[in-house]
Amino acid sequence: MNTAAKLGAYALGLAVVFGGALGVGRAVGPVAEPPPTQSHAAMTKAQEGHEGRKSEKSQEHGTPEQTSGDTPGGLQVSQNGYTLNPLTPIETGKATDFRFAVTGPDGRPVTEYQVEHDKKLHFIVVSRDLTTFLHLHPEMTPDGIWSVGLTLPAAGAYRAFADFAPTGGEKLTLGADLQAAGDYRPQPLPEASRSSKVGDYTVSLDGDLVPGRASKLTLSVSKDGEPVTDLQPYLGAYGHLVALRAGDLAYLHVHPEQSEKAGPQITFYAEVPSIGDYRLFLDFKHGDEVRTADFTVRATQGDATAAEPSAPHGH
Ligand SMILES: [Cu+2]
Repeated sequence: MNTAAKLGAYALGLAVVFGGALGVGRAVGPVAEPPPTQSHAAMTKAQEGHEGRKSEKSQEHGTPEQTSGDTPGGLQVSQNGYTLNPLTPIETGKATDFRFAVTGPDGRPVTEYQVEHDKKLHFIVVSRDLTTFLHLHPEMTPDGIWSVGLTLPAAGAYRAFADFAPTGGEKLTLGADLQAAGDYRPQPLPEASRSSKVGDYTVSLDGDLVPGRASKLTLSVSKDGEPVTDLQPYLGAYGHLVALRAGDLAYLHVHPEQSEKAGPQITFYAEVPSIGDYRLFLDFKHGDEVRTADFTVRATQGDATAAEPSAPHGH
């Protein structure tokens, strides 16, 4: 993007922030303070003059480790002084240039991020019924406004997660609700299954989720019944796994095991905080295309009964 385009994008971002009809300006707070006609330099200068606006949040920020504790990620829109601010309304079923900002303890958009899994920020959108899953990689303007093409396919409640680590800070997953207007037909949680079909591919899952410890999960990819041994690297590994708890969409930490082998097996360690049902979404790349396999897994206390079919969920 050239400078003019960047400035244009920035102005557009501010225009969105200032769109009173959107009703987001107040939620965004300091992002919206400078008038949209000011240059970036002027904006920065203006904000520097506003020391009084720094909230108590920034004074408490010295010990971020204390506040994340054992609470799973993704349940809060604001944590450790960092806040996820959606800036664009959603139109159901329509492609949207969705914009958001992550503001830091000083109230300004965060612009410096650590690269994790090849990206500065991972943006995950799931429907509240856990049937739709999108894993996106937005682009950031120098001013810290993120944008990404987003289509919410059907009416309903969605949760958007920003998974990132600000430079000099700890890793965070913030979650915000997105609403797509219309006639909402929630789907029941898919039955527990150890196998997922996606196109010509079948992915099978071995391993159990055991609360309170790192659970080893091995996913095996086959195509037309043959093991796939030439998986392509995706986000610095041969697969990327997201795990969400049914009921509250807690977003869990999952670490890939570094492997030199391009399949058919991909191994992860997942830490689940409690018993219950979880949805796992595995992104893998083969034939230059990223596909997503999904599973429902029940975490039980301490033994291997998670492989049994799950009981009906009462709907
Ligand atoms: Cu990502």
